[in-house]
Amino acid sequence: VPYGGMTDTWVKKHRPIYIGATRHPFILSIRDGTVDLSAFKRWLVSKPHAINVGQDYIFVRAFVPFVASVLIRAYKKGDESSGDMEVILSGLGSLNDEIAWFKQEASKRGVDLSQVAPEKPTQHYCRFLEELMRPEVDYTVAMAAFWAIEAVYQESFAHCLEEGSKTPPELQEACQRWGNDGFGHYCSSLRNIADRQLEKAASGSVPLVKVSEDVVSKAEVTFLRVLEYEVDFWNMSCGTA
Ligand code: HMH
Repeated sequence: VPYGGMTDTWVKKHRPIYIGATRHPFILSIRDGTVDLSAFKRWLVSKPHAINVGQDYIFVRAFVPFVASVLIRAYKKGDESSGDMEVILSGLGSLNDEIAWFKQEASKRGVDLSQVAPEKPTQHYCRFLEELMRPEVDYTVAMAAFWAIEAVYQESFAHCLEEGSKTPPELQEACQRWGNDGFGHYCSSLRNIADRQLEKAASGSVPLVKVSEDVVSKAEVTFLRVLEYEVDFWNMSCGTA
């Protein structure tokens, strides 16, 4: 099905960067089954490598207030019939599940999450989220970031579950978290909201055309920054950072 929204234009225009984030060597090694399982287990269990199980937990904790700030913006827009709030609220629900899952994984493996310190890529990514929470950031820009952040995980892990993938059974549950169809549907909903907002801004239906153009280019730059942060995050996860 041809897509044709603004986000689709970006994905095509910045294809190599997009592929770099959604087909990272770490993801490809899971998919083709060559991921070093003993390294993966070490990564989960023992101290120096256990850091990583906590990095995504730290990220997700910072992601929650960001999503909450997007929810507030959706509410203030006052467009009840758009259904934006329901989509964003369901996102907060899945983050609630994610946090519970991280805690459960950590306790199963004897990792104390309160002792995990954020590494550089995590710190930078969390700081970026804080910048996006500032009141002067447009709903459209925040929504584009929100979509991109979720879409990278969804596309990456769905790739590990596609037919012909040799993802080791021990990693399938983790891949299912973000690669399942429900999460895919949720990402499409986020994408639709972002595209609708971008279209409104691009068509100048918002007063002050100059400001609107500014919003579209800011959103594109923000999309690219998300991809870069995601690549840094993957690099950290497979120890190539
Ligand atoms: C780094 N990006 C990162 N972590 C996540 N959990 C997601 C995206 C998706 O929720």
